[in-house]
Amino acid sequence: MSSDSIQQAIIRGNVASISADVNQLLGEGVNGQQILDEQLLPGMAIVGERFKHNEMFLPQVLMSAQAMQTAIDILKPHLAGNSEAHHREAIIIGTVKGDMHDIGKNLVRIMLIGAGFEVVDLGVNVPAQRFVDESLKHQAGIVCLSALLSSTMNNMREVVLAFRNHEDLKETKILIGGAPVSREFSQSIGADGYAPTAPAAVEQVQQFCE
Ligand code: B12
Repeated sequence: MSSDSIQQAIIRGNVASISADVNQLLGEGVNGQQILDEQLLPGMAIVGERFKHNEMFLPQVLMSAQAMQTAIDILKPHLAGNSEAHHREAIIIGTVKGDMHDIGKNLVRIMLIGAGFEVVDLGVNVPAQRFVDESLKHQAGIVCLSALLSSTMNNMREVVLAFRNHEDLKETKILIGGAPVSREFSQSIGADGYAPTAPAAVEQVQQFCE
């Protein structure tokens, strides 16, 4: 296997070959985080660029996303932490209404679990009211919101407002992330934090718990 074949499998959306390639590298002792950072994420960045420039189209991007998810599922036990620490704080995570992107959100979830947190994943296309209902149900102190579209990032504002206007949820910490959002945006909607990557999300959540 050539060193960039996992990256190529992401770009080509080759679900069949990627499992074998990832397992082979793990078997050779390559670190899971390294496979993610050096092969999977750069592969997906190239897919994003090609999609943007109409060199790849939606069905192909979907195949790439499936290959990525397959690889992440294999890497899951090898990613970040496997911490002995166990935090009591329940965390709710989801992709906001209108948005179906979940690869980044899933990575954040996996790394939070690896760091010892209990995470309730609400999936994609989650309306504000569902974040409220599930936070009450699980007595969650922290909510993580993901958005990948500039058209859906504004739905994060709606979620923040719903929490701030709720007597029992005013103090809930809200962390946001996803390619189009930024620290400035998080401040402008009244969220408590922003993190650009999954490991940074874990650090931010740990700070919330201090
Ligand atoms: C894969 C993909 C898809 C797949 C999604 C499959 C899936 N299961 O997720 C499919 C094919 C379904 C898809 C559909 C669409 N997509 Co799309 N997609 C992408 C692509 C290529 C990669 C996204 C990805 O997974 N990246 C890899 C992950 C690991 O990165 P990430 O999500 O950014 O996550 C990291 C951080 O952002 C952060 N993070 C993420 N979430 C959170 C949450 C918290 C709380 C924190 C702290 C951090 C955090 O941590 C993560 C890990 O480090 C991007 C290109 C890009 N550059 O992002 C376009 C992109 C996001 N898509 C785009 C578009 C336009 C669409 C469609 C509208 C296309 C269409 N015409 O239908 C639809 C929308 C469907 C919908 N309603 O949601 C545009 C968005 C443009 C914009 N700014 O609005 C992009 C940027 C492509 C482009 N350059 O034009 N897409």
